[in-house]
Amino acid sequence: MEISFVHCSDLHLGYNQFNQEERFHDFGQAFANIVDYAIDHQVNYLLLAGDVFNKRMINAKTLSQAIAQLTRLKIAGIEVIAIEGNHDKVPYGEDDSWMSFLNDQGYFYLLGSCYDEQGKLILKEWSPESPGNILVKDGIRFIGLGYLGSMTEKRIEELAEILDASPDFTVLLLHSAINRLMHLGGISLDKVTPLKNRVNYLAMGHVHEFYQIDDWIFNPGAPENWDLGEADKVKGFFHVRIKDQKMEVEHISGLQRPVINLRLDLTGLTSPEQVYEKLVAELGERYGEYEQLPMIRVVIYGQLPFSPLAISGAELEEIIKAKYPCLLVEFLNQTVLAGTSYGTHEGSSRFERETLEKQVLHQLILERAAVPPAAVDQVVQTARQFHDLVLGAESLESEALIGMATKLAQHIKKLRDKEEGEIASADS
Ligand SMILES: [Mn+2]
Repeated sequence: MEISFVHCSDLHLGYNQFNQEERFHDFGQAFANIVDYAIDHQVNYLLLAGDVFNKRMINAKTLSQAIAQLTRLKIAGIEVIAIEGNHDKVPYGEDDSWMSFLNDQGYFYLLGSCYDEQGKLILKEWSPESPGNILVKDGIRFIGLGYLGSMTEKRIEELAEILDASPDFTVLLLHSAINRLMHLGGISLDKVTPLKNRVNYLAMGHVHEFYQIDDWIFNPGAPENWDLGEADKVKGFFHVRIKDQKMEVEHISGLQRPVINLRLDLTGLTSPEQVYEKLVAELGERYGEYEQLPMIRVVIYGQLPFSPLAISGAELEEIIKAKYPCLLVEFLNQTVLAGTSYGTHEGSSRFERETLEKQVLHQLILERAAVPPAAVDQVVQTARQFHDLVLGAESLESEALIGMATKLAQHIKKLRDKEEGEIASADS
Protein backbone atom coordinates (compact mmCIF):
# COMPACT_ATOMS: atom_id res chain seq x y z
CA MET A 1 0.00 0.00 0.00
CA GLU A 2 1.30 3.43 -0.88
CA ILE A 3 0.87 6.29 1.58
CA SER A 4 1.58 9.82 0.47
CA PHE A 5 1.61 13.28 1.93
CA VAL A 6 2.26 16.88 1.10
CA HIS A 7 4.52 18.75 3.50
CA CYS A 8 4.43 22.53 3.60
CA SER A 9 5.16 25.22 6.17
CA ASP A 10 5.32 28.97 6.77
CA LEU A 11 2.11 29.87 4.96
CA HIS A 12 1.88 33.07 7.01
CA LEU A 13 -1.82 33.44 6.27
CA GLY A 14 -3.22 36.83 7.16
CA TYR A 15 -0.11 38.78 6.27
CA ASN A 16 -1.18 42.15 4.90
CA GLN A 17 2.30 42.77 3.55
CA PHE A 18 3.02 46.44 2.71
CA ASN A 19 -0.56 47.10 3.84
CA GLN A 20 -1.79 45.68 0.56
CA GLU A 21 -5.02 43.75 0.43
CA GLU A 22 -3.67 41.94 -2.67
CA ARG A 23 -0.79 40.57 -0.64
CA PHE A 24 -3.24 39.18 1.93
CA HIS A 25 -4.91 37.31 -0.94
CA ASP A 26 -1.55 36.20 -2.36
CA PHE A 27 -0.69 34.37 0.86
CA GLY A 28 -4.11 32.72 0.79
CA GLN A 29 -3.69 31.83 -2.89
CA ALA A 30 -0.29 30.21 -2.24
CA PHE A 31 -2.01 27.88 0.25
CA ALA A 32 -4.91 27.26 -2.14
CA ASN A 33 -2.38 26.18 -4.81
CA ILE A 34 -0.90 23.62 -2.44
CA VAL A 35 -4.37 22.35 -1.56
CA ASP A 36 -5.17 22.07 -5.29
CA TYR A 37 -2.06 19.94 -5.72
CA ALA A 38 -2.85 17.74 -2.72
CA ILE A 39 -6.37 17.11 -4.00
CA ASP A 40 -5.27 16.53 -7.62
CA HIS A 41 -2.72 13.96 -6.45
CA GLN A 42 -5.07 12.38 -3.90
CA VAL A 43 -2.49 12.35 -1.11
CA ASN A 44 -3.45 10.90 2.27
CA TYR A 45 -2.14 13.67 4.50
CA LEU A 46 -1.12 17.29 4.45
CA LEU A 47 1.51 18.44 6.96
CA LEU A 48 1.66 22.02 8.20
CA ALA A 49 5.01 22.51 9.91
CA GLY A 50 4.25 25.77 11.71
CA ASP A 51 3.62 29.45 10.95
CA VAL A 52 0.29 28.69 9.36
CA PHE A 53 -0.67 32.19 10.46
CA ASN A 54 1.46 35.29 10.37
CA LYS A 55 0.53 36.30 13.88
CA ARG A 56 -1.06 34.94 16.98
CA MET A 57 -4.09 37.17 16.97
CA ILE A 58 -5.69 36.77 13.57
CA ASN A 59 -8.74 38.54 12.19
CA ALA A 60 -11.98 36.99 10.97
CA LYS A 61 -11.12 37.05 7.27
CA THR A 62 -7.86 35.22 7.92
CA LEU A 63 -9.73 32.53 9.82
CA SER A 64 -12.27 32.25 6.98
CA GLN A 65 -9.47 31.95 4.45
CA ALA A 66 -7.86 29.11 6.41
CA ILE A 67 -11.16 27.32 7.02
CA ALA A 68 -12.12 27.52 3.33
CA GLN A 69 -9.00 25.57 2.33
CA LEU A 70 -9.11 23.17 5.30
CA THR A 71 -12.71 22.38 4.37
CA ARG A 72 -11.68 21.48 0.82
CA LEU A 73 -9.09 19.08 2.25
CA LYS A 74 -11.64 17.58 4.60
CA ILE A 75 -14.13 16.97 1.81
CA ALA A 76 -11.36 15.34 -0.24
CA GLY A 77 -10.59 13.03 2.71
CA ILE A 78 -7.10 14.45 3.25
CA GLU A 79 -6.19 14.58 6.92
CA VAL A 80 -4.13 17.50 8.13
CA ILE A 81 -1.41 17.29 10.79
CA ALA A 82 -0.19 20.60 12.17
CA ILE A 83 2.22 22.13 14.64
CA GLU A 84 2.55 25.71 15.79
CA GLY A 85 5.42 27.95 14.73
CA ASN A 86 6.86 30.98 16.44
CA HIS A 87 4.32 33.19 14.67
CA ASP A 88 1.14 31.36 15.62
CA LYS A 89 1.73 29.79 19.01
CA VAL A 90 -0.32 30.59 22.09
CA PRO A 91 -0.26 34.30 22.95
CA TYR A 92 1.41 35.03 26.24
CA GLY A 93 -1.13 34.83 29.06
CA GLU A 94 -3.74 32.99 26.98
CA ASP A 95 -4.66 29.33 27.27
CA ASP A 96 -4.88 28.49 23.63
CA SER A 97 -4.27 29.73 20.15
CA TRP A 98 -6.31 29.91 16.97
CA MET A 99 -4.40 26.78 16.00
CA SER A 100 -5.96 24.92 18.93
CA PHE A 101 -9.35 26.30 17.94
CA LEU A 102 -8.96 24.66 14.52
CA ASN A 103 -7.87 21.45 16.25
CA ASP A 104 -10.95 21.54 18.48
CA GLN A 105 -13.19 22.16 15.49
CA GLY A 106 -11.82 19.06 13.78
CA TYR A 107 -9.97 20.78 10.91
CA PHE A 108 -6.64 19.27 11.81
CA TYR A 109 -4.67 17.35 14.41
CA LEU A 110 -2.55 19.85 16.27
CA LEU A 111 0.45 18.15 17.85
CA GLY A 112 2.76 19.54 20.52
CA SER A 113 3.43 20.58 24.14
CA CYS A 114 3.28 17.51 26.38
CA TYR A 115 5.34 17.60 29.55
CA ASP A 116 5.28 15.82 32.88
CA GLU A 117 5.14 17.51 36.29
CA GLN A 118 8.90 17.96 36.30
CA GLY A 119 8.62 19.74 32.97
CA LYS A 120 10.15 16.89 31.00
CA LEU A 121 8.93 15.93 27.56
CA ILE A 122 6.54 12.98 27.44
CA LEU A 123 4.87 11.31 24.49
CA LYS A 124 1.13 11.46 24.65
CA GLU A 125 -1.34 10.16 22.12
CA TRP A 126 -3.50 12.87 20.53
CA SER A 127 -7.18 12.59 21.40
CA PRO A 128 -10.18 14.79 20.65
CA GLU A 129 -10.47 15.57 24.37
CA SER A 130 -6.93 16.55 25.20
CA PRO A 131 -3.78 17.72 23.47
CA GLY A 132 -1.15 15.22 22.43
CA ASN A 133 2.05 15.07 20.46
CA ILE A 134 1.85 11.65 18.85
CA LEU A 135 -0.64 10.27 16.39
CA VAL A 136 -0.51 6.83 14.84
CA LYS A 137 -2.41 6.36 11.61
CA ASP A 138 -2.30 3.40 9.25
CA GLY A 139 1.38 2.59 8.92
CA ILE A 140 2.58 6.04 9.83
CA ARG A 141 3.53 7.58 13.16
CA PHE A 142 3.42 11.38 13.44
CA ILE A 143 5.18 13.17 16.27
CA GLY A 144 4.85 16.94 16.59
CA LEU A 145 7.05 19.16 18.71
CA GLY A 146 6.18 22.62 17.36
CA TYR A 147 8.38 25.61 18.07
CA LEU A 148 10.55 25.29 21.15
CA GLY A 149 12.79 28.34 20.96
CA SER A 150 15.82 28.11 23.22
CA MET A 151 14.54 24.77 24.58
CA THR A 152 14.86 23.00 21.21
CA GLU A 153 18.12 21.22 21.96
CA LYS A 154 16.95 20.01 25.37
CA ARG A 155 13.61 18.72 24.03
CA ILE A 156 15.32 16.86 21.19
CA GLU A 157 17.62 15.19 23.73
CA GLU A 158 14.59 14.22 25.82
CA LEU A 159 12.83 12.84 22.78
CA ALA A 160 15.88 10.77 21.86
CA GLU A 161 15.73 9.27 25.39
CA ILE A 162 12.08 8.24 25.27
CA LEU A 163 11.29 7.51 21.62
CA ASP A 164 11.25 3.81 20.86
CA ALA A 165 11.87 2.20 17.53
CA SER A 166 8.73 1.38 15.61
CA PRO A 167 7.84 -0.62 12.52
CA ASP A 168 5.74 2.38 11.52
CA PHE A 169 7.17 5.02 9.22
CA THR A 170 7.91 7.90 11.60
CA VAL A 171 7.46 11.58 10.76
CA LEU A 172 8.66 14.22 13.21
CA LEU A 173 7.31 17.75 12.77
CA LEU A 174 9.55 20.50 14.11
CA HIS A 175 9.55 24.27 13.67
CA SER A 176 13.26 24.91 13.91
CA ALA A 177 16.32 25.35 11.70
CA ILE A 178 19.35 23.14 11.25
CA ASN A 179 22.66 24.93 11.76
CA ARG A 180 21.10 28.38 11.42
CA LEU A 181 18.92 30.87 13.32
CA MET A 182 20.66 29.51 16.40
CA HIS A 183 19.36 32.46 18.46
CA LEU A 184 15.82 31.80 17.27
CA GLY A 185 15.15 28.13 17.89
CA GLY A 186 17.81 26.69 15.60
CA ILE A 187 19.68 23.48 16.40
CA SER A 188 22.93 21.97 15.17
CA LEU A 189 22.83 18.90 12.96
CA ASP A 190 24.77 16.72 15.40
CA LYS A 191 22.10 17.36 18.07
CA VAL A 192 19.29 15.92 15.94
CA THR A 193 21.35 13.07 14.46
CA PRO A 194 20.69 10.68 17.41
CA LEU A 195 17.05 10.57 16.22
CA LYS A 196 17.97 9.46 12.72
CA ASN A 197 17.60 5.73 13.47
CA ARG A 198 14.02 6.25 14.67
CA VAL A 199 12.75 9.11 12.53
CA ASN A 200 12.34 8.49 8.81
CA TYR A 201 11.26 11.97 7.83
CA LEU A 202 11.99 15.13 9.80
CA ALA A 203 9.39 17.64 8.59
CA MET A 204 10.77 21.09 9.25
CA GLY A 205 9.48 24.62 8.91
CA HIS A 206 10.84 28.03 9.98
CA VAL A 207 13.46 28.82 7.34
CA HIS A 208 11.73 30.33 4.30
CA GLU A 209 14.03 28.67 1.83
CA PHE A 210 14.13 25.03 0.67
CA TYR A 211 16.83 22.75 2.05
CA GLN A 212 17.25 19.08 2.69
CA ILE A 213 19.92 17.14 4.55
CA ASP A 214 20.99 13.51 4.29
CA ASP A 215 17.69 12.23 2.89
CA TRP A 216 15.87 12.56 6.17
CA ILE A 217 15.63 16.28 7.01
CA PHE A 218 13.33 18.31 4.79
CA ASN A 219 12.45 22.02 4.83
CA PRO A 220 10.07 23.17 2.07
CA GLY A 221 10.45 26.99 2.25
CA ALA A 222 7.62 29.52 2.59
CA PRO A 223 5.36 29.36 -0.48
CA GLU A 224 4.99 33.16 -0.69
CA ASN A 225 7.67 35.81 -0.14
CA TRP A 226 7.36 36.96 3.45
CA ASP A 227 10.24 39.28 2.69
CA LEU A 228 10.84 40.31 -0.91
CA GLY A 229 14.53 39.63 -0.34
CA GLU A 230 13.59 35.93 -0.27
CA ALA A 231 12.33 36.12 -3.82
CA ASP A 232 15.28 34.46 -5.54
CA LYS A 233 15.35 31.52 -3.13
CA VAL A 234 13.93 28.09 -3.92
CA LYS A 235 10.64 27.59 -2.07
CA GLY A 236 7.58 25.41 -2.30
CA PHE A 237 6.44 22.13 -0.76
CA PHE A 238 7.22 18.42 -0.74
CA HIS A 239 5.26 15.53 -2.15
CA VAL A 240 6.28 12.34 -0.34
CA ARG A 241 5.33 8.80 -1.34
CA ILE A 242 5.98 5.84 0.96
CA LYS A 243 5.80 2.26 -0.16
CA ASP A 244 7.20 -0.70 1.81
CA GLN A 245 9.07 1.70 4.12
CA LYS A 246 10.82 3.24 1.13
CA MET A 247 10.17 6.88 0.48
CA GLU A 248 10.35 9.04 -2.56
CA VAL A 249 10.52 12.78 -1.99
CA GLU A 250 9.84 15.42 -4.60
CA HIS A 251 10.17 19.16 -4.04
CA ILE A 252 7.58 21.16 -5.95
CA SER A 253 8.20 24.85 -6.53
CA GLY A 254 5.27 26.95 -5.41
CA LEU A 255 3.73 29.71 -7.51
CA GLN A 256 4.21 33.19 -6.15
CA ARG A 257 3.49 36.68 -7.32
CA PRO A 258 6.51 37.63 -9.43
CA VAL A 259 9.20 39.81 -7.87
CA ILE A 260 11.87 41.81 -9.68
CA ASN A 261 14.78 41.98 -7.30
CA LEU A 262 17.20 44.68 -8.37
CA ARG A 263 20.48 45.49 -6.61
CA LEU A 264 22.36 48.42 -8.06
CA ASP A 265 25.75 49.93 -7.37
CA LEU A 266 25.41 53.65 -8.04
CA THR A 267 29.03 54.58 -7.53
CA GLY A 268 30.09 57.04 -10.20
CA LEU A 269 26.70 58.73 -10.61
CA THR A 270 26.60 62.44 -9.86
CA SER A 271 22.93 63.44 -9.48
CA PRO A 272 19.57 62.02 -8.40
CA GLU A 273 18.37 62.40 -12.01
CA GLN A 274 21.11 60.04 -13.15
CA VAL A 275 20.01 57.59 -10.49
CA TYR A 276 16.41 57.63 -11.76
CA GLU A 277 17.62 57.20 -15.34
CA LYS A 278 19.84 54.27 -14.47
CA LEU A 279 17.05 52.56 -12.54
CA VAL A 280 14.60 52.95 -15.38
CA ALA A 281 17.17 51.53 -17.83
CA GLU A 282 18.00 48.55 -15.58
CA LEU A 283 14.34 47.77 -15.01
CA GLY A 284 13.82 47.86 -18.76
CA GLU A 285 16.26 44.96 -19.01
CA ARG A 286 14.53 42.97 -16.31
CA TYR A 287 10.84 43.67 -16.80
CA GLY A 288 9.14 40.80 -18.62
CA GLU A 289 5.66 39.51 -19.35
CA TYR A 290 3.52 38.78 -16.35
CA GLU A 291 0.16 37.20 -15.72
CA GLN A 292 -0.01 39.08 -12.46
CA LEU A 293 1.35 42.51 -11.59
CA PRO A 294 4.88 41.97 -10.28
CA MET A 295 6.41 43.57 -7.20
CA ILE A 296 9.62 45.49 -7.63
CA ARG A 297 12.33 45.60 -4.99
CA VAL A 298 15.15 48.03 -5.53
CA VAL A 299 18.23 48.09 -3.34
CA ILE A 300 20.74 50.81 -4.17
CA TYR A 301 24.21 51.04 -2.69
CA GLY A 302 27.58 52.62 -3.33
CA GLN A 303 29.25 55.97 -2.69
CA LEU A 304 27.70 59.13 -4.04
CA PRO A 305 29.11 62.65 -4.27
CA PHE A 306 25.74 64.04 -3.05
CA SER A 307 23.53 63.30 -0.05
CA PRO A 308 21.76 59.92 -0.29
CA LEU A 309 18.70 61.71 1.10
CA ALA A 310 18.39 63.61 -2.18
CA ILE A 311 17.12 60.42 -3.78
CA SER A 312 13.39 60.47 -3.15
CA GLY A 313 11.78 57.08 -2.66
CA ALA A 314 8.35 58.50 -3.42
CA GLU A 315 9.49 60.10 -6.65
CA LEU A 316 11.27 56.95 -7.66
CA GLU A 317 8.20 54.87 -7.02
CA GLU A 318 6.12 57.19 -9.18
CA ILE A 319 8.62 57.06 -12.04
CA ILE A 320 8.85 53.28 -11.91
CA LYS A 321 5.12 52.72 -11.63
CA ALA A 322 4.41 54.98 -14.60
CA LYS A 323 6.73 52.98 -16.83
CA TYR A 324 6.49 49.47 -15.45
CA PRO A 325 3.09 48.34 -14.21
CA CYS A 326 3.56 46.75 -10.79
CA LEU A 327 1.71 46.14 -7.56
CA LEU A 328 4.27 47.94 -5.43
CA VAL A 329 7.82 49.17 -5.20
CA GLU A 330 9.98 48.45 -2.20
CA PHE A 331 12.89 50.82 -2.12
CA LEU A 332 15.95 50.39 0.09
CA ASN A 333 18.58 53.08 -0.01
CA GLN A 334 21.95 51.90 1.30
CA THR A 335 24.05 54.49 -0.49
CA VAL A 336 26.49 56.64 1.46
CA LEU A 337 28.02 60.03 0.94
CA ALA A 338 31.47 59.55 -0.56
CA GLY A 339 34.27 60.11 1.90
CA THR A 340 32.36 59.11 5.03
CA SER A 341 33.99 56.40 7.09
CA TYR A 342 31.06 54.04 6.69
CA GLY A 343 31.42 54.10 2.92
CA THR A 344 32.07 50.62 1.66
CA HIS A 345 32.79 51.12 -2.00
CA GLU A 346 32.74 47.44 -3.04
CA GLY A 347 28.98 47.77 -2.94
CA SER A 348 28.52 47.63 0.83
CA SER A 349 28.06 43.92 0.51
CA ARG A 350 26.35 42.35 3.45
CA PHE A 351 29.62 40.77 4.53
CA GLU A 352 31.46 44.08 4.62
CA ARG A 353 28.70 45.85 6.46
CA GLU A 354 28.63 43.08 9.03
CA THR A 355 32.38 43.19 9.54
CA LEU A 356 32.29 46.94 9.93
CA GLU A 357 29.37 46.78 12.35
CA LYS A 358 31.18 44.17 14.42
CA GLN A 359 34.34 46.28 14.59
CA VAL A 360 32.42 49.38 15.69
CA LEU A 361 30.48 47.44 18.33
CA HIS A 362 33.62 45.70 19.56
CA GLN A 363 35.38 49.03 20.07
CA LEU A 364 32.41 50.65 21.81
CA ILE A 365 31.85 47.73 24.15
CA LEU A 366 35.53 47.43 24.97
CA GLU A 367 35.61 51.11 25.88
CA ARG A 368 32.32 51.43 27.70
CA ALA A 369 31.14 48.13 29.16
CA ALA A 370 32.42 46.75 32.43
CA VAL A 371 32.85 43.21 31.19
CA PRO A 372 35.96 41.04 31.05
CA PRO A 373 37.72 41.68 27.72
CA ALA A 374 37.35 38.00 26.89
CA ALA A 375 33.55 38.44 26.99
CA VAL A 376 33.45 41.27 24.46
CA ASP A 377 32.99 38.99 21.46
CA GLN A 378 30.00 37.35 23.10
CA VAL A 379 28.50 40.74 23.96
CA VAL A 380 28.93 41.84 20.34
CA GLN A 381 27.33 38.64 19.13
CA THR A 382 24.36 39.00 21.49
CA ALA A 383 23.89 42.66 20.59
CA ARG A 384 23.75 41.69 16.94
CA GLN A 385 21.32 38.87 17.64
CA PHE A 386 19.01 41.25 19.50
CA HIS A 387 19.27 43.62 16.57
CA ASP A 388 18.44 40.89 14.04
CA LEU A 389 15.59 39.64 16.16
CA VAL A 390 14.03 43.07 16.54
CA LEU A 391 14.32 43.79 12.82
CA GLY A 392 13.41 40.35 11.57
CA ALA A 393 10.49 39.26 13.70
CA GLU A 394 6.89 40.32 13.41
CA SER A 395 6.37 39.38 17.00
CA LEU A 396 9.12 39.43 19.56
CA GLU A 397 9.85 36.21 21.36
CA SER A 398 10.35 36.94 25.04
CA GLU A 399 11.68 33.39 25.24
CA ALA A 400 14.32 34.08 22.61
CA LEU A 401 15.30 37.36 24.30
CA ILE A 402 15.56 35.70 27.69
CA GLY A 403 17.51 32.81 26.18
CA MET A 404 20.06 35.13 24.63
CA ALA A 405 20.39 37.32 27.70
CA THR A 406 20.75 34.28 29.98
CA LYS A 407 23.43 32.77 27.80
CA LEU A 408 25.35 36.03 27.83
CA ALA A 409 24.97 36.44 31.58
CA GLN A 410 26.24 32.92 32.19
CA HIS A 411 29.19 33.48 29.90
CA ILE A 412 30.16 36.73 31.62
CA LYS A 413 29.74 35.17 35.05
CA LYS A 414 31.97 32.25 34.10
CA LEU A 415 34.69 34.58 32.86
CA ARG A 416 34.38 36.79 35.98
CA ASP A 417 34.60 33.74 38.24
CA LYS A 418 37.62 32.58 36.31
CA GLU A 419 39.27 36.00 36.59
CA GLU A 420 38.51 36.13 40.32
CA GLY A 421 39.91 32.62 40.69
CA GLU A 422 43.06 33.67 38.97
CA ILE A 423 43.39 36.76 41.15
CA ALA A 424 42.76 34.66 44.27
CA SER A 425 45.33 32.06 43.32
CA ALA A 426 47.86 34.78 42.46
CA ASP A 427 47.29 36.27 45.94
CA SER A 428 47.85 33.04 47.78
MN1 LIG B 1 7.95 31.57 9.15
